[in-house]
Amino acid sequence: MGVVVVQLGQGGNQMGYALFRCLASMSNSLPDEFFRSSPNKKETKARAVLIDMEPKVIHGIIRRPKYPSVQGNRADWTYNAHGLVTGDSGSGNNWARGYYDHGPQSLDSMMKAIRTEVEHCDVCGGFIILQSMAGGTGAGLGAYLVEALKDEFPSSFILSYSICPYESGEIIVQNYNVLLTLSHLQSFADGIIIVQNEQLSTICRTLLSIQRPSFDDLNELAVQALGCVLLPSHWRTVEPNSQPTFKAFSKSSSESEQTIATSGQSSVRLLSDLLSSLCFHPGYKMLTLRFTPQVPAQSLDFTNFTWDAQLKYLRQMLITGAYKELEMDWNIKLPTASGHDYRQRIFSSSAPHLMNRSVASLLILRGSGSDCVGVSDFADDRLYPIWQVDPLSVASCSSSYGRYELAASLLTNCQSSVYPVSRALTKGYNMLASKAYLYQYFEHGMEYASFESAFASVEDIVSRYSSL
Ligand SMILES: Nc1nc2c(ncn2[C@@H]2O[C@H](COP(=O)(O)OP(=O)(O)OP(=O)(O)O)[C@@H](O)[C@H]2O)c(=O)[nH]1
Ligand SMILES: [Mg+2]
Repeated sequence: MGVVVVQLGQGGNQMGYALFRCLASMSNSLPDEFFRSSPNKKETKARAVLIDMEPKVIHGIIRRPKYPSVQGNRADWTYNAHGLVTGDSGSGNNWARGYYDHGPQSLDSMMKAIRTEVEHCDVCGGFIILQSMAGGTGAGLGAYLVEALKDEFPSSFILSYSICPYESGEIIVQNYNVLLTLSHLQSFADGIIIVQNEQLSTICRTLLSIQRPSFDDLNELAVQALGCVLLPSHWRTVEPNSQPTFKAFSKSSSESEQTIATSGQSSVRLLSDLLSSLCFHPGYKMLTLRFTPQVPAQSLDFTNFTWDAQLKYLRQMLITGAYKELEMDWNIKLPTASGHDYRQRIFSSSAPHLMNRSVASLLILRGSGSDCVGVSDFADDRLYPIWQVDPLSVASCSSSYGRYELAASLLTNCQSSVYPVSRALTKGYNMLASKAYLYQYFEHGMEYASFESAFASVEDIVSRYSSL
């Protein structure tokens, strides 16, 4: 089973490079899902396609060291030279240029590189798309490519990992680009992990003691959480001592049935298991990723971590929608009343940010004891809508996660994923009302109606989540 990673634009390529380094360093061997032997068996290649319309970033990445800089596994890997797709110049933060010009012009070369990678998988488990939503290439060309991928591989899962820009506004038209991208992802991707530069930067500064975090710092932090989800793990039950009741989606494959029969544990199949457990409803595809522990690398060897403490942090993050351990509001508690009374609206003006409701959660635990630690608190039905009967999936792996003796990622389909989107929508509508910068988009063939329909589709997403 292989998963093809498509790195798009500057942010997507730099994040992808960090992801492969993380996957290579955090486990004892290079995982087959993301690495393959080259045809001459002499090298190991990342299952990746690198796309950017300006060549500089990609040329920089392929020259950077591939083994991890941290101690541990130095297993070498490279990118496949035939998996690079570049043009003469970028899209200048113009979504329409990426979508309407570069998209059709580069489609053949992008699909050729992707088909080659798919052919190298015995079974293709789907695609992970890495992109920034604020620029022109990752966002506009990325939206075009996701549509084309869904068209050519309709039964393959597509998970997008999409970077939200700093909200202070590095790029004047970033809100347009975010909204246009998201409306396309909502239609053609199966799950959308939103990662916010603002949050990554705050964690780097306040918890990791990095005063002026670089993109490399942000990316390293972000992929730690993603790698924890993507490396091999197996399903476990919510209550460690209860009878295994494996999920229906795992039971369907003969491979999984065999694993259950022989060992009582079924491996998590990327990406189908992840997405079927979290994004089973087409109206809810927005995912947030949280990770613990959050400590500077230099403190790892001197800190004692316990499952109880780490899971307590993670659960409070789930309840409050917070993303970091520091300054978390411990006063927010699950209400005790039953029925609809306790369903306080996180979006309501009278009771803002009271509770973060989720559609479903996936908890991945790595480290000794991860098979038997109790996690039923994460399945509390007060965290989920009334119609959700099986809200929590849990996977574990008893090996440590790189230098982390224990680590946990929580991937949640929850309301907090749409906070930044909701803010971008307000700002985007304000700009649209004054028709600001629209001529840049019209020059590349985009029409006003496309803005209106994209904004309306994002408005639908926000309103669905707000009424959970
Ligand atoms: N986390 C993170 N964000 C990045 C990185 N590089 C750029 N960004 C963010 O991405 C946005 C800009 O998008 P880019 O990825 O540079 O744009 P692009 O896709 O290359 O598109 P064009 O340059 O317009 O062709 C800004 O919000 C940046 O903060 C990175 O390595 N990591
Ligand atoms: Mg660029």
